Amino acid sequence: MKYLLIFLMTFTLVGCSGPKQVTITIQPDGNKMAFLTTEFTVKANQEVKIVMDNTATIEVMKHNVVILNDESKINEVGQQALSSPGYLPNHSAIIAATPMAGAGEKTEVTFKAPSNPGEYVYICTFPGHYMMMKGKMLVN
Ligand SMILES: [Cu+2]
Repeated sequence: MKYLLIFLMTFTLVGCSGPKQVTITIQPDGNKMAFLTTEFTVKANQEVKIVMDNTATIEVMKHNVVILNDESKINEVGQQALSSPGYLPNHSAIIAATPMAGAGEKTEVTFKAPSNPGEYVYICTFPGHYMMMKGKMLVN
């Protein structure tokens, strides 16, 4: 009976606090136009901090992480980025985005993961990068 009570109390506490915040650090693959981390998993509604840790050493290799709720909008977002401030368009498909990080810089964004489980694509919107720099956020 005592154990059951402890179990129930623990269960209640976990239930109330919800999923803890998680930090995902994403680096580019050296000086290549590619993400080193191409997949990560979070829980639905979880608070997520994404850090773009741009380890590149070439000045032109600027990167960000832009998460979309619609994979079919990659080209649209990538094209609009060309003429947007900070190369980040104001597009309804964007769930979250880090600011652009120059070589050797770190930028971050904190957001709430979608409540709908599934696969969400992320890209880098620096001009010319979105076709190569892609990854998947899995929400479960
Ligand atoms: Cu990039």
